[in-house]
Amino acid sequence: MSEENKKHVHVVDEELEKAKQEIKGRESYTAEDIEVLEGLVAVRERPGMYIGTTGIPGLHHLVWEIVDNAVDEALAGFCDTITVSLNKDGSVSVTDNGRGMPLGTVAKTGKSAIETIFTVLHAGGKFGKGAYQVAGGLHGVGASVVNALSEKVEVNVYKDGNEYYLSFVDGGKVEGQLQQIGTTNKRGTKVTFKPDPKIFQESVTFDFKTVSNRLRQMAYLNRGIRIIIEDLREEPKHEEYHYEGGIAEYVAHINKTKTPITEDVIFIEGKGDVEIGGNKSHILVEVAIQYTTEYKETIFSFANNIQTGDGGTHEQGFRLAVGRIFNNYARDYKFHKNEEDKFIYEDVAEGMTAIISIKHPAPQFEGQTKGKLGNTDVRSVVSQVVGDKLEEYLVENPAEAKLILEKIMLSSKARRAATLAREGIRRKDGIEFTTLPGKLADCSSRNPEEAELFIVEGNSAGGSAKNGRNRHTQAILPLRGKILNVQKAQEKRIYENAEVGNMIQAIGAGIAEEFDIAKARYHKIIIMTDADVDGSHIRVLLLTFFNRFMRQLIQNGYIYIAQPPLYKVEYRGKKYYCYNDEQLESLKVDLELRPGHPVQRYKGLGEMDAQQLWETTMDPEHRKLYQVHIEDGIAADTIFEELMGEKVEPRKDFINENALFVKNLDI
Ligand code: 2B7
Repeated sequence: MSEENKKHVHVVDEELEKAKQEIKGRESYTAEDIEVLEGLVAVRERPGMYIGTTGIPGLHHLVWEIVDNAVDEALAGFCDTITVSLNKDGSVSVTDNGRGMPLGTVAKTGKSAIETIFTVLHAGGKFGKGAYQVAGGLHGVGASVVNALSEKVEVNVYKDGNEYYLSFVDGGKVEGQLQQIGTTNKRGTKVTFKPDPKIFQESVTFDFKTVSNRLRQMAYLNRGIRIIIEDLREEPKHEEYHYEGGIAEYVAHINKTKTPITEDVIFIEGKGDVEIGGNKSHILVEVAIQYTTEYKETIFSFANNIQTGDGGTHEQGFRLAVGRIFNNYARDYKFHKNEEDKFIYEDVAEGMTAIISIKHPAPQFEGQTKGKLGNTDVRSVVSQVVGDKLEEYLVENPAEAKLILEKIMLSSKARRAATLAREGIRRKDGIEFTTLPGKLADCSSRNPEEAELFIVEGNSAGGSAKNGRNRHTQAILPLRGKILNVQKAQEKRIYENAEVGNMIQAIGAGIAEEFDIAKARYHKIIIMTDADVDGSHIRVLLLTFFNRFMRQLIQNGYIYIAQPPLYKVEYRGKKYYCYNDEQLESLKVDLELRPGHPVQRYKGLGEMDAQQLWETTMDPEHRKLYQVHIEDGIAADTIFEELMGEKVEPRKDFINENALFVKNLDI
């Protein structure tokens, strides 16, 4: 018996199963049939339990589930190409060139393996998945969940020279039997599904960029796999992702907008043993590191191809190891003169871009958003692997080691200076940051949940905002001119910047590692700038500041952007405000305005008096706010970098409207 078959003996032994079936007779399957149906009905009743939402993210989740199965087949070593097609009819096809799903009958269900995979909720585990399920939350129930939420699913299997076919309709009802429909010289599986609009009421239209970005990430995280995406709808598109260098290429990609200090990306790979329920298995570890001239740390971590935005044990193990190894190296190679010179982790972190990717047979995702890896066995495995291999790299590459160590030494010095500067501010202002800045017109409420801070561009608009506001809940902090570009600046200089200092004091929750969201004095911090290039520059500077030093404010949805109107139209004694060109055009139509009817275009907030500013931009009853989100850590990082980083070239493509950070919020 070949290795390949042996693994699946417990699942599909066709002869044996046939015999058992005949003995058992038909009745015993009706009960199981019901169970099966119930399973899929449960998914349709509570789709959120399985895919999170029935909005756009949930819709795309269907694609990830099917792609995950194909990636598993690739990780098992049987497939190297995966193609995803967004079809004209609104369906999606995923094709792999693996072994093809099994064709036999499953004992427990009495059905073909394919039907079982697509109709039994917990079929995943029984099919001898590859060692590492990539399906984060669903653990291999993906195919059946996709079926339950689709109006049509078609499965083609190419195996042993033949093509086989089975289809389902209306949330998983099988149509006919698995049958051979032709011959082929291909190998693999094709799954085509059309999401059910009764479930996905918001939209059933897949977004090319969303799918394409995730597939690119999958290709980076699983080196060697070729992933192709083709959009066959209105505007045909085609991308191919294939990275022999895997996450090392990913780091190089992230650092394109930065200035690396070594040419090398350090790539580390290793494994550790684990025992799960008495079975021996492995944790696979991959890490890629490259230092740049930046001041911040950029770490992205993944467990089983799922981004762990809140870190976890793999990040802990990584940090332990790099701190330890660089200190040892600095001691052994005489970079340190005495004990006080020792680096703390922050020194080692400055300017480091790293990706940590682990694969675990039973990953535990913890926390509210399941973004944190919890497996304790991972910490020591990552620490061991990274420690050994990083030490080896430094010893074998002394020139690179020297460049990196010099950078770390500099960070360490700057950190000591920053600590002194920070203590200086504290002494000056009394204890911690408790005094409020003089420029702040605070609100009277001390309840952060209702309190709002408007950060307003310019003193004159600040004046109107002060006069127009609701004094109970709305505080105003005017900003004079531009704030420091914090992406480029050294930490020490940031603390010395007056505008930044005012914001830190007004918000009252500290900064960086000492930031404590529970102390935030406002739960809405609203950036109010002019609708021109300067305004959007200030907005990006502020977002950059919050992203680097008070990221939790963004993560908790506390940061908003005010939307002042662009136009005012007066007609028959009434005032109408328009926030964009479309609104203006449709207003002209609605009011049947004559051509040439006067339209006031606001060039800045300063042109509005207090009453107008309140009515149009500040009054919670009528205003429109945009809530700021970081949709995708890596994309956001790259964009901040493009806008604010050291390189001038990317900044030329200045993005005026910050589309990626900002999601419409109707309040
Ligand atoms: C847990 C289930 C889903 N499966 C197999 C074998 C190959 C295989 C699959 C797949 C998505 C779209 C194209 C194993 C695993 C079932 O058991 S799923 N390939 N590809 C896939 O779903 N692609 C398999 C052992 C021997 N022969 C085949």
